Amino acid sequence: LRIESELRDALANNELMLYYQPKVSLRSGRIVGAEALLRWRHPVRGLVSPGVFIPVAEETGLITELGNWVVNEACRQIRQWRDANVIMPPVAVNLSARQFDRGLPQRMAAVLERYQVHPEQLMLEITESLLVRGADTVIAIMNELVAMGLALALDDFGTGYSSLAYLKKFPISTLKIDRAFVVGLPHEENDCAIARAIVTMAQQLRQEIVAEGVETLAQMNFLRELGCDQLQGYLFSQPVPAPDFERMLREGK
Ligand code: G
Ligand code: G
Ligand code: MN
Ligand code: NA
Repeated sequence: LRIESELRDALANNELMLYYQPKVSLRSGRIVGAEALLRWRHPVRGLVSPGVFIPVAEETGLITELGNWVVNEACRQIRQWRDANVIMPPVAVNLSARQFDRGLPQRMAAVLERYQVHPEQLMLEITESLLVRGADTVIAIMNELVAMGLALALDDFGTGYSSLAYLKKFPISTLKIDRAFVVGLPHEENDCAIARAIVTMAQQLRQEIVAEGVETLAQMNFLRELGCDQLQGYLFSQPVPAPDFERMLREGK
């Protein structure tokens, strides 16, 4: 496969980058977090979306190397920000289910150690598909990560089938409402009902709730009424390169 070998080259040739998108507190209006999102600057194809190459990386097993690169790069950047006296909120990285093996806590510990980054500075975003797979092993690994001080967020929530009872088994501190349900707010009755149910459930479980894909003031106001904690989306900013994110923070947005 063409894209597979190109992806190997991308890792070797420094063609990968992390962009950062702010998470904004509904209460204070301040940036209280960031999500790191992978970007591939292909010399010929231009900017290639992770939606295209992550699935290929997952199929071929390259996701392990790619995932290691992402964690390493995020920690390197966090350390650089700290050295420059930039006060950074926690940075979340996305993990594929395939990265979630017995060796993950040790790999995370090694990178945190390398850059002397506090685990509270990093968050891990996982998806529901992980919860379905061999729950006991997954819970054990999650507990190890949490014991190390790494918080876990459940991404794309609502697109899988996790129920309240099921979710309770996992040490997850944050739920992210998928943008599929945010897009129809506040006009689509079904989306409103789903968003309301997710927020109510998260509150029962004492989890933080982040809405993704927020693009309008009307969506923001609806989510505020529901009691959502944080918002992420184009209303505030697209994912941007590190220097732009730093500027946003310095401007105290
Ligand atoms: O940033 P964008 O909307 O193009 O991302 C598309 C998809 O790729 C999203 O589902 C996002 O979670 C995923 N993605 C982005 N960066 C990473 C990453 O570093 N690792 C993994 N596993 N997925 C990522
Ligand atoms: O699956 P995950 O939630 O990690 O995917 C995040 C993706 O959503 C990123 O690729 C990002 O570019 C995209 N995204 C972030 N905010 C918005 C938004 O407000 N609208 C849309 N359409 N996409 C967004
Ligand atoms: Mn995510
Ligand atoms: Na999502």
